[in-house]
Amino acid sequence: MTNRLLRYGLLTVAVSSLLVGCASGDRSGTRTTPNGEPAARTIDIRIANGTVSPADTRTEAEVGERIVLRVDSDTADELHVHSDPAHTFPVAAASGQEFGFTVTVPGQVEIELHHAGRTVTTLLVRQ
Ligand SMILES: [Cu+2]
Repeated sequence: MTNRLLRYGLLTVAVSSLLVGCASGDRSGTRTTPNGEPAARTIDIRIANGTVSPADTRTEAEVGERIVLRVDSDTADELHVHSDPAHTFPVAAASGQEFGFTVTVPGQVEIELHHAGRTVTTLLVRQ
């Protein structure tokens, strides 16, 4: 009986850590909408008082995946996506700006802010 309780306890711990693992993995992984369709991978970018965040991070992506850059900024800048083909997006001093594109070629894709001179993140695009 004690053994059984112990086992149940261990199982509960195992299951809940599994759930935590899934939830944290889901934040950076491919997301789906409630009806199962693939959702865009959204990268939140904040530019405030000359500081860009995130900066110099790595973001995993898959070929064919839609990427949405959601930008809050207090200054005008220019987002440059070094994909093939490349994309340039004008950033205004405003919040909630969204710029979308689809990565079609595997490899590394830098996302830069040209006026700030910062690399926000590098997409690691897998086949
Ligand atoms: Cu560039």
